[in-house]
Amino acid sequence: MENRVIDYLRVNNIEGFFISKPQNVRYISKYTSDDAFLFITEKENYFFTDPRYTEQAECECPDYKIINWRANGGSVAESIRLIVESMNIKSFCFEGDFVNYNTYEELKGINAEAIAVTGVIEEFRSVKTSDEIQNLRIACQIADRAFEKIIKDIKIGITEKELASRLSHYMVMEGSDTKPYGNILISGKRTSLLHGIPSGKSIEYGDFVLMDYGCAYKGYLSDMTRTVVVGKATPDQKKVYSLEMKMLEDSKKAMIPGARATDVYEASVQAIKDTEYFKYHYSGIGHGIGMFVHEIPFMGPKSNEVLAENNVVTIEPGIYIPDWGGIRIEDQILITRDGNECLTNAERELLEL
Ligand SMILES: [Mn+2]
Repeated sequence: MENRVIDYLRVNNIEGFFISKPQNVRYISKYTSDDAFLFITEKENYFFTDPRYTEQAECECPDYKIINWRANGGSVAESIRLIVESMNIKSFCFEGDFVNYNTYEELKGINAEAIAVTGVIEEFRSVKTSDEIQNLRIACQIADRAFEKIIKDIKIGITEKELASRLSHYMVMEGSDTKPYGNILISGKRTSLLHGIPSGKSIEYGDFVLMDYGCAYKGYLSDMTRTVVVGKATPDQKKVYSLEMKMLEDSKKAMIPGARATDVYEASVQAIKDTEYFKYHYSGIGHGIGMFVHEIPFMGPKSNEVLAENNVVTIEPGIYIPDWGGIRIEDQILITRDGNECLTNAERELLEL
């Protein structure tokens, strides 16, 4: 991956790339722990960390010069200054959407041109390699297995928080990485909250329970949503659910290489655009996913993105009716050469528990 960074530097006539966003550091260097920063140059790759992680870095990143930043200037930016001076570097870039103000002030003080760039590594990350696809596939399978377990626990009286906690536990027991990942599990009228936080509310008869969750496998994430009903679904619940299913199916049919995100959005609202439910949909209908849960390509009516083979994206149209409830079904999709493959396969038909 370092070669892609170096190609970028050559094309743009820049001599160094300071990478600090954790997912980008992991993507480029394959390092799997914390407190890590990279400085990539044509001659040498530098890896900065503190003494807690130097041993791991030496094992995982043999092609890097490992630097303990505490003993080299006392900050990562100071460590970079020492390298820039010794290599006589004239310009370097850094991630403008991530570096904090204090680090920026320090970078500016270095006697070289410091150029803010955004989205360079993210662009590389949007098309997945076969290893990445395999990790994403496994993350989705773990989430599918956890679904089988959690639906047995959904009973009147149990709270959203307890269910959310059990869901996370099941994913770890099924093979997920243990790093926490915020899962949504909400019920009743609260399901109209697009990103509601699990509360102490108890599950009641007739509630929708909306679970938007996922896990990480080797740092690669899954993201899926299922909405179930506790007890018998009402005719209204069934009606909105079937519209939602149609929206999901229509969207998936549109997800082929070369499709514009706006085409997928148009397909997603086909089933509701002439109904009273149109005003209750949310236009952000999907996003790329990899080491970060929301990454390019984003899909919605204003997106300029075009889907490409080996993008992995979620599709999550939804209908959210305030003071009534919301329904979202979300799947994680691999864009293939001639169509797509759904990586999440938990039951999607309306479950009445
Ligand atoms: Mn999502």
